[in-house]
Amino acid sequence: MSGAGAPKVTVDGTGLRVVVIAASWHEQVMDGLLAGARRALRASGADWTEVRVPGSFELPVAAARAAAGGADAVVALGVVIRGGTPHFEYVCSAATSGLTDVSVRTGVPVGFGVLTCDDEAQALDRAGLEGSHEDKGAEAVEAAVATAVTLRDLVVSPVLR
Ligand code: DLZ
Repeated sequence: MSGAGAPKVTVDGTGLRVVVIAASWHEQVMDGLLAGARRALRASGADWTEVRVPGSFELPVAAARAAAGGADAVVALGVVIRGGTPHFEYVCSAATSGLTDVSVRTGVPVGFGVLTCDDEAQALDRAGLEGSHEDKGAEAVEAAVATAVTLRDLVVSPVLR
């Protein structure tokens, strides 16, 4: 998937409570994703807390707890790098479907900042580090905060009632 065509999202998240959940595998890439997420959160004006989990497989259960605990938005950060076994597909699929399920079931937007890459070089290029071409931690925050604001302001048309 190419990063071309990504929108420039700027949104005022003042008053929102965001929970950032970060996996712990691949430390250098995770440091970049977290730094990008913090930059975007500061720029949005939202309040946030950070929680660590061991791997990306554990992101959905922590996201579910954050959503149930009153978060206005959740941001999930992780890095999964393809190895020689089908484990990659299982962890990616569990994280993706689990986070989607949390978001749709609870109505709390979940920013998807989970990199699924063939190798570490691809991940570093998306980690928002010096020399990276993309900043997926920041993008995940911007998407989650923008969606939380949209949902907060969403008025159902009387025609649809
Ligand atoms: C086991 C595993 C492997 C092989 N690779 C990664 C990875 O690249 N990124 C990641 O976030 N987690 C990985 N894990 C750990 C699983 O996500 C999970 O933490 C363990 O299977 C324990 O439930």
